[in-house]
Amino acid sequence: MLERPNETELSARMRERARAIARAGGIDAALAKGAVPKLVDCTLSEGIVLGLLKQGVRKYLAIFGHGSTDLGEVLRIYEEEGVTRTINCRNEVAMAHAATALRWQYGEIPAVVTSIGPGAMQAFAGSLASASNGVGVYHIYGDETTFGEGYNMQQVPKEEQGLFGRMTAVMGRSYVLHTPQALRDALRRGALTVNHPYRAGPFYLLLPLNTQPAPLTVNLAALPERPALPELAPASNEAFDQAAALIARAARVAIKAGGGTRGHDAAVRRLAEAAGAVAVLSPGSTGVLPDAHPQNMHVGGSKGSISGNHAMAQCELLIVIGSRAVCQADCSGIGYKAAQAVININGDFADVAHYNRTLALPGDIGAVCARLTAALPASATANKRAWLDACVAKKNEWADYKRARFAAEPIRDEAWQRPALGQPAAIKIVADFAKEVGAAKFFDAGDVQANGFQIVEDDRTGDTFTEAGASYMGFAPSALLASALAENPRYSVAFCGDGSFMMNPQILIDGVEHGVRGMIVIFDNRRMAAITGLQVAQYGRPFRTSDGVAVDYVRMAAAVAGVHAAHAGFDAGSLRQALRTAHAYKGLSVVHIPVYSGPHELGGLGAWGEWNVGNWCEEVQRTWIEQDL
Ligand SMILES: Cc1ncc(C[n+]2csc(CCOP(=O)(O)OP(=O)(O)O)c2C)c(N)n1
Ligand SMILES: [Mg+2]
Repeated sequence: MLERPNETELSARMRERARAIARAGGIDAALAKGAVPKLVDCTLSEGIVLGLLKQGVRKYLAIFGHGSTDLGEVLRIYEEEGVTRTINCRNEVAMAHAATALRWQYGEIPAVVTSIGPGAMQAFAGSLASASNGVGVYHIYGDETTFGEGYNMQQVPKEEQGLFGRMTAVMGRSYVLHTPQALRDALRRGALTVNHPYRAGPFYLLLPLNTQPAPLTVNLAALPERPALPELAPASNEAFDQAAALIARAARVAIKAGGGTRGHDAAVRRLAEAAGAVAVLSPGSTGVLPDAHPQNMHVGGSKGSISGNHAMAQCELLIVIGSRAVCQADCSGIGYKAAQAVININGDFADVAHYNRTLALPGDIGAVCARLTAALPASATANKRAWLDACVAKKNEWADYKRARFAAEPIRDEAWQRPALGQPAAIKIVADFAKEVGAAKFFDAGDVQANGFQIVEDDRTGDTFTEAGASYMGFAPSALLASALAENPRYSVAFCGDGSFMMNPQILIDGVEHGVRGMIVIFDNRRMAAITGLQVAQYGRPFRTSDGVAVDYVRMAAAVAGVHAAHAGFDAGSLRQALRTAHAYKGLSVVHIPVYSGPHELGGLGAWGEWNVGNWCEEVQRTWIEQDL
């Protein structure tokens, strides 16, 4: 090993700075008081920690390796002085999910730290969830040395430079810190990426092994702050007046509230009421209108609902808000069969112009909705009574349809060789319980997710987190770890399929180690049922989407000291009891609930839209070509 003779002196100076920052109550206060000098001589690794502090990043999720030991040493000292917090994890995909959840659920910006190569590639894979859902997080990966003295272990084995930087730049935005002094530029770009008002996403800092310990002089005052951008809306009233006239004229108006409407509940509700429009929700926007609001038609799209898809198909004027027209949301482009015109509200020009015949209202959803609402005449709702009544009738139909499934007795199941609750009935019980105890809900992929967004009855956004952007199996249990880092943690319940849970069971250990209070409910149908369902619907036969291995999840979870694990039995009563006991436990609980899977009509909630996949493509695509939007 090479000796660094002045290591202790370096560490001592680092510790002094960290202590001064902690005492002052933050880096800005420390600077203002002169507790730390403006110009600091440090290493790039420390410069990154200081720079991220300026942007409010104090929490790190890490799996260290030879590609990140230098940064790790800085984080050790800064943590000892009470400035930053680092939690160690067991799987980089899970860690990336937890970071996404910390920003998404709590608004806190974390940084993920990995080694070079495999660890980085796993975190990179996990970052698809933050990219897909527009969640800003920092990812810091070790990278190959800039001297090019030979291959570095775990680099991409090619005679080319900057490959990790190129890969990550495809997913989000990325910066290879080839030169320590480039830190300022890198962090300025990072600040905008992770705080982008409508297209936030992951920002990757690639840290070459040899530049991490390299010295530089950092100007703390010049390190980029978190950008503060005002809300934007069209400047003139003309577009609003045109939009208001379109709305007033149309007899059947529907709002499609995409994931971007999260947090804009009041603005969307006021617009819907003033416009006499019904609102069709996306998986990620449940609650933007209260569940029982007569103009809330529930979710619409490829999976959808009776009422949501009815409103989509029948509206003559569509108001799209904060939606990027994902196949699941707009039925692969053919969901709005009767729409003659579109009003689109979105900050992103590409999204706002997605459909033809569009009156674009680009800008912040809250600001634009408020202006449009103000432009509407009181008479705008006058011609819409028949439409609203018809939609309410469809909503009632959907409610009856769901009720029959919620009330269904356990159904005889082949894998369990006995009757088990249908997944809709079981999810409803757990969702109701979560509401009762004020818990947030996280939904994993598969039927659990699809049934979940068809079932939840939220009255505001922020009670359900369904990772519908990437539908990444393993997201929900991993997301619980965010509560271990959050300033104000909220009890959360992860709804997981058996397939999804086994993608990332690491939470059992990480959750105990870092003190998560929360619950994982495993809806075990002994298969990857969402895909079985698609196979059967498309080709009539299942193929390799199940196996014959029974897993006792209670014993598996209980093998980890500190986890409370319980079997939920096979009926509603025993499930409710298991949930209550699990919730009372002051730590991480796992509830294993066997559920029915199969063709019984009360065992699922159906699909109400179209989807451009498998052997449906030909028909969907023909319809898409023929439609004008
Ligand atoms: C990491 C990952 N791999 C594969 C998929 C494709 N996929 C989507 S749902 C699903 C099955 C989910 O099974 P399970 O979690 O048991 O839920 P179920 O559908 O049985 O309720 C698969 C394989 C995915 N979304 N994510
Ligand atoms: Mg399953």
